[in-house]
Order: sequence, then C-alpha cells, then structure tokens
Amino acid sequence: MLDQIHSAASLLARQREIVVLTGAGVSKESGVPTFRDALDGLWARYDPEQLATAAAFERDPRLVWDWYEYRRGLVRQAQPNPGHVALAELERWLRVVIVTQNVDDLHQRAGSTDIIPLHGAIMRSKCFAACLGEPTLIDVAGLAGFDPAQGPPRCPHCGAWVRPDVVWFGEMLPRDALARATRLAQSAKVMLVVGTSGVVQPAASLPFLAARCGAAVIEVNPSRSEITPTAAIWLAGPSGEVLPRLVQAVGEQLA
Ligand code: BV8
Repeated sequence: MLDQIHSAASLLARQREIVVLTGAGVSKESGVPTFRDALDGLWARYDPEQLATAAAFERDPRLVWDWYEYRRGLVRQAQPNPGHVALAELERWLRVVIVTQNVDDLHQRAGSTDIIPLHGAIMRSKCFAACLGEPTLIDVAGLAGFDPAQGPPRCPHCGAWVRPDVVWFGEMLPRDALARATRLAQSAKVMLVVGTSGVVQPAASLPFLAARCGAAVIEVNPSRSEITPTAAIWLAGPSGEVLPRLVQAVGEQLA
C-alpha cells in the first residue's frame, strides 16, 4: 500500500485543483452507517430504496419521518473522522472541491470549504408541496409546539407535510449542483473517489466521465466497488486511515 500511496500522492502533488467524490463510506468511521447499513437494528426489515422515496413518505409519513429522525440523531452524535479532516487539510496545498453524495454535514464540520452536496442535507426540512418554490425550507425547531417524536409537522404556509431536504430515489438532483459536478468531472486531471459503492446514479457516473475525459481516478475503499475497474490506483483501506497517510505524503512532496 505504501508504494500506491506514494504514487497517488505524486499524482495529487502535481495538481493545482482536484475533485473528490465522497459516499457514505467516508462517514462510516464517524459512526454514521453507510446507506445500505443504515438499516441495522431497528431498520433491518426495510429496504432503504423503499424508504427514501416520495411514495413511501406519502404512504406512511410517520414511518419515513421516524427513520430520518433516527438517522439525524446519529449525525448529531457523530464527529468528523480523520478522513474528513485530511480532506480539509489537503486544502493547504491544493484547491479541493468535494462532490458528496452524503446528506450529513461532516465535511462542513471538518472545515472543507468547497462542497457540492448532490443529495441534499438531512438536517434541513422543507415543505413536501414546495408551496413557495423548491425548496421551501422550514425551520421545524421554530414551529410552535413541534415535537420531532410526534412525526412530521405540517407546513406553516400551506398545511402540507414537512419532509427532510434530501433527494429521494426517483427525484431530480439539484440542477446547478449536478451541472457543476459534471463540468468538474470533465475538466479534472485527477478525481479522488472515497467510500462509495458506485451504485446510485447519476452520481456514480461522474468517475467514469472523468476517466473518459482523461482524468486519473484514485479510489479509497476497503472493498471493490463499481468504480474500481476504472480506477488508476485503488487504495484498499478505510478512509479514516488511508486519507491522513495520503495527505501527509502529498505534504512531504510539496514541502
Ligand atoms: C435521478 C438521499 C432523475 C436520501 C440518496 C440512471 C440515471 C438516473 C437515475 C437512475 C439511473 N439508474 C437508476 C436510477 C434511479 C436511481 C438509482 O440510482 N437507483 C440505484 C439504486 C440503481 N437514481 C435516482 O433515483 C436519482 N434520481 O436520477 O433523477 C430521474 C427522475 C425521475 C425518474 C428517473 C430518473 C436520485 C438518487 C439519490 C437518492 N438519494 N440519498 C437519503 O440519504 O436518505 S442516495 C443514498 O444512497 C446516499 O446518499 C448515497 O448516495 C447512496 C449510497 O451510496 P454510497 O454513498 O455509495 O453508499 P453505499 O452504502 O452504497 O456504499 C458505501 C461504500 O463505502 C461501500 O463501497 C463500502 O465498501 C465503503 N466503505 C465502508 N466502510 C468504509 C468505506 N469506504 C471508506 N472507508 C470506510 N471506512
């Protein structure tokens, strides 16, 4: 692995800017289960792709709201791990744009300054009917008598349900975010892909687009993923251990 880390570091050290695509794996060591693990324990009997949809919410708003409240609790307890911190520290040497599939706020809390959230933010809520435009954000904490344990509140403007401000399956990604991420993938010389199974589209197509446009893809993942075949370098380990070593090696080459 040492040789691969040095090869990856020398690729990164030659860039002025890099694009990083992160998935749930980068938050795993912070105690936030990966998307497919998010159903451990209480949620073991549900399929996430059946819960993270508008239809599931319309069918059973309380069930879906409770699942997000459970996950919000995990995110609140979580701290950025050494992998998040390393990506923030990398900004000492390079311009780093983080395109994230994650809906937690751990990259922000670690200090990264240029983050493109493709799938929204779990800590934010919005009107299900987007009554004042998409998104109609609702500060649920400010709603009189609101108790998150009592299921979703009603929108104070129109009375529709309030939902998490995340992109559900079958919903469009935020247009500007996806457009910027796509442009960055087309122009990148190096794309670092961390902790994603590469299953969920259209985010998972970004590394393939980058590689087609001439970028070297460096993957950090303890297991093989859909991305691995297109990776020039696969650093097979947990991001909380690999990223600090990678960033240290970049620093040594640029110091
Ligand atoms: C859409 C928010 C247009 C909600 C999420 C082709 C084109 C367009 C759409 C599709 C398409 N094919 C299929 C679709 C439909 C669908 C889709 O992709 N389905 C999949 C299942 C096949 N896509 C959509 O619906 C998207 N919408 O395209 O709109 C449209 C509109 C109408 C009709 C048609 C099309 C919307 C997708 C967004 C869904 N929302 N999140 C919420 O979080 O509740 S996705 C959700 O799952 C996460 O945000 C995340 O993005 C994804 C999970 O992926 P990963 O992050 O990779 O996590 P995963 O658990 O899979 O893997 C973790 C990895 O970490 C593993 O590889 C593991 O080895 C690794 N790991 C573990 N430990 C560590 C580690 N790595 C590093 N360190 C460690 N310690």
